[in-house]
Amino acid sequence: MASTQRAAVTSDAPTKNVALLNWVARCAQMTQPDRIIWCDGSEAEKKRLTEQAVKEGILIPLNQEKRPGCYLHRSNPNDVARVEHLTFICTPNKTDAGPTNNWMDPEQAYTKLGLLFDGSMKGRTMYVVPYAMGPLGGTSTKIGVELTDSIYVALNMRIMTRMGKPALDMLGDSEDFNRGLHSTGDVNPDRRYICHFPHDNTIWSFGSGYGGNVLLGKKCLALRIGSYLGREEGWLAEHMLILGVTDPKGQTTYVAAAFPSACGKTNFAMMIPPKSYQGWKVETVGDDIAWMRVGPDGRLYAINPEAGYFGVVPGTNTKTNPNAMATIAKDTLFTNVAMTADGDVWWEGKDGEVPEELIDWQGRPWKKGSPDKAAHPNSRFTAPMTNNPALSPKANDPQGVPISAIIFGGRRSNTVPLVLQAFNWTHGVFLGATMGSETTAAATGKVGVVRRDPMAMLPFCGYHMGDYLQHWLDMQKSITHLPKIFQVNWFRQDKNGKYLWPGYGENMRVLEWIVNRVHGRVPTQETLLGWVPRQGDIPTQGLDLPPEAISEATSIKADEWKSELKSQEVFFEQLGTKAPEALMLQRKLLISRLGS
Ligand code: GTP
Ligand code: SPV
Ligand code: MN
Repeated sequence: MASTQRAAVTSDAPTKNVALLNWVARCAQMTQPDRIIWCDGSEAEKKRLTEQAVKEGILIPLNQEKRPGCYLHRSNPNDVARVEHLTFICTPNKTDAGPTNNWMDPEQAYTKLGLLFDGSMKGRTMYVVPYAMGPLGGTSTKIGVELTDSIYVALNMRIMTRMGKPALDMLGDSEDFNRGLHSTGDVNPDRRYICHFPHDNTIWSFGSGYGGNVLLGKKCLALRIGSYLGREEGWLAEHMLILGVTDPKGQTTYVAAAFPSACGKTNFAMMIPPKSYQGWKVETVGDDIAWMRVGPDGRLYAINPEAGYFGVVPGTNTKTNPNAMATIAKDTLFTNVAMTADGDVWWEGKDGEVPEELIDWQGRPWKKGSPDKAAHPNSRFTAPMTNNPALSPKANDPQGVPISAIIFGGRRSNTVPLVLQAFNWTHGVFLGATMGSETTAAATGKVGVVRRDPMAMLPFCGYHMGDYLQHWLDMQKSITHLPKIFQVNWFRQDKNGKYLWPGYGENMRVLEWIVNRVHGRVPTQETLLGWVPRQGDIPTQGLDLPPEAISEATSIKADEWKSELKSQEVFFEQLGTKAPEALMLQRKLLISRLGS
């Protein structure tokens, strides 16, 4: 059996890469698939795989007149989000994973998951999915190969990455590729593990069929392994959108922004400026991940390693995000949304009337007024970035774009003001390090609880969080033109739980201030927390806001900051001796400024 498997792997393989062939053969020997299919990324293959997925009931065709090329996938109801408690960093030393990651000994992890993978693909097909993270041929670009028994994963990877022959060609006979192994198993949460082996450039994911757990190029490679490599090699892998904002004079400023999961990256990256911003334009380079390195001119350059968007569906409509609506009009895979009687998709927060009847995300009949959500709160779309009307012409540039501003933003119903600018890089790193955010449906667990989420990387940092923050501090030595750092909060609420700031396209008003600050066009006002816009510097004309909303959204309240400092202390204590000295000093300065 083993030898015929091996023969099958080698004879059909579109590569002569010995390291790759041997690894595929070893994994096939362990998982014992009936068939092995090497994905080439072609249109013909997409058609074939889609037809097969429909035949197996994994994809449901949507109304092809209304949504050409679109399909619906329903995942197992126990498998609808990332599972942070089942995600492990498997470094030889436990301390290298740090206090904010789950750790498993690599030997133990290989053994434990090996038993699960043993024969797990019997009766199934193994898809060999070669892919590139980053523009083809770029020096920052990394190659991965994912072996998966999920046709859904193969089809999603085709949208999310540069997948197939071009990636294999770029790899050539090199041994330098990420080795990703995924099996859906029996989708049992008791047998679900997402294990990362940074020292082996390897990822093993078992027992899930959901996005971030199984599209291994994304969170697993581009962030967890990526951040580990970034520290070794002197660059940054971040949970950040990248956008270019062009002013009426034609000057484009590139901005990267880290907001935690389901806290507004896709929306900000695709924003359409309001009518009063005639002549301004926002273009998307990336909506979730940024890889940033210092360029020959000493500036920080960012690429988006992805080729598609795996975006949050609920709340998306023609008012909040018209570009996303256009993006998902065709060639999109929907996961866990509701379906209308005429075979279109529906979700909470979509335009128009709520339909009287729907099929909910679990395939059950649903009636208007039902207390249950029709679409899962973490339902997602997978769409190619080329569908985005606002795609930046630089999205495929292997050099990336020079970043002038970095923004950190959490979801905070109180405490954190609308916008402020850090005094300098170290203070900016402190603002990023002390980010807190209310949890969302993007990960399993309770929603709406504040947790520390440094740089929006808590679930994605592949090594010790203290070392990660030190790496950020160290980066300033090699960047000669440091980006300015800002903090924002779109989510502050009034007493009745209503958002004080209108958000979405109106965030342009804050972005304009940030751009003006970057180019030194506007003076600012110093506060205890950082520099803030002077009164009137964030224009509010045309906004339907109660007069006190802006002052409330921008207010700094001593009692709220007292508990905030306490919560930050708990986080830093967790880092022990690895809490960077420079950040401890920032903390002391803040405490003395606040006088608490
Ligand atoms: P991940 O893909 O999970 O990393 O999320 P993301 O950061 O890209 O979040 P996304 O832009 O998809 O937004 C998540 C949710 O926040 C959606 O339901 C949006 O409608 C909502 N949202 C986004 N921007 C704003 C905003 O400016 N104000 C308010 N109130 N809600 C927003
Ligand atoms: C996130 O949770 O930050 C996402 C979605 O972008 S997932 O790819 O599922 O992690
Ligand atoms: Mn994300």
